[in-house]
Amino acid sequence: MSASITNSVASFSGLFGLEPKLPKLAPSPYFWMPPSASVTTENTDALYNFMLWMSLFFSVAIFWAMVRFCVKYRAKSRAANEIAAKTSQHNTMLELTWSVIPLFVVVPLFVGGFKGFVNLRTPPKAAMEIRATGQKWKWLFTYDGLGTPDDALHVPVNTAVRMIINSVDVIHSLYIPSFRTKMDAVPGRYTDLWFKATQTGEFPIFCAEYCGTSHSDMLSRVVVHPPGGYEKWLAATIAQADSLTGKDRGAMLYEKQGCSTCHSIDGTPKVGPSWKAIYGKMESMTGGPAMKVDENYLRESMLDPQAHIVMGYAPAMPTFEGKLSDKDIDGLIDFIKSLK
Ligand code: HEC
Ligand SMILES: [Cu+2]
Repeated sequence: MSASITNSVASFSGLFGLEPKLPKLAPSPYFWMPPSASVTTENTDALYNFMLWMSLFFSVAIFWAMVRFCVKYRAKSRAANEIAAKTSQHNTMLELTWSVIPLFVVVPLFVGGFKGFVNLRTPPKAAMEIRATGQKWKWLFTYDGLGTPDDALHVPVNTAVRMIINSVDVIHSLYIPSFRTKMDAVPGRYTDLWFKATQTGEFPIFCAEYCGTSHSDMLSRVVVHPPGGYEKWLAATIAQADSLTGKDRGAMLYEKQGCSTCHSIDGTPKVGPSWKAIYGKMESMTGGPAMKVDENYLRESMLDPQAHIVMGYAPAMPTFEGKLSDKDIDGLIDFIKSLK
């Protein structure tokens, strides 16, 4: 069923000339639910199905009674101007029945729902942590010691993963239907969710909070790697990041080292000055003569940021001494020079 939903989303976006970005799913054993691929889904699915069949049963029963009573108690003749005698009375049996039956429906729902809620809100202590950042209009996934290598979320199978979620602009919501889990991404605070994938393969990720024009394009996917596959992927990605040189390395570090939180590359001042077209210009300094932005000035700005403070800014930059190798510094300098 879900495979057909995914496929219809894909062909629908095809109508507008958009590349379908959703992975094709295996057919689901569930009635209108995507395949379930995490440990916490069993409880959710059981409750969902219970609610679904209960609602169906009572809807049919109530409509059946409505139609029957309409027919049975309809006005037999227009002439009759009778007013029905009042017959309503207290009926203990009836009242007990309509209290006790719903009790058997809602108490298991509450107990199951509460247990499931507590479980979903309590990540196992040993869970590995991955950050998810919502941004108009894509998800960025950041791994320990590794920036955002591609636009998918990579996780190992049979491993508890805790996602630490936030947003840089508006409220988004990280939604992984096959894991039956969803959590808001809120600017200025952290939220989390956890899962433990039970199946390898690819599953879609959506943004489930309307966040503007391209909200419906905020698609991604989770790639669940087989045993050993995640480590291989991580090693290959790190090796690739290590092999980057020059301005590509600088661009990678700009994100990975968090320079991007304080420096823009499009001319907008943030906590620090923008890097756009600073190379070669004369920069005014607080309490000292102006300095020419050249290689040595840039290097010093990274290793000893307090040595010269750019006019109009606070001495808020931490030193990157020991965090950046010479190759890293060369890359960042090349990157800054390329921002004309
Ligand atoms: C916490 C915020 C913050 C972070 C993170 C940060 N900087 Fe800065 N940076 C500043 C501030 C504030 C200034 C201006 C004051 C000064 O000169 O120290 C600045 C100045 C600079 C300058 C001089 C710019 C100019 O216009 O003359 C360079 C170059 C620079 N930073 C490089 C970096 C690099 C490279 C990184 C990442 C590896 C980085 N910064 C991370 C806050 C930050
Ligand atoms: Cu969004």
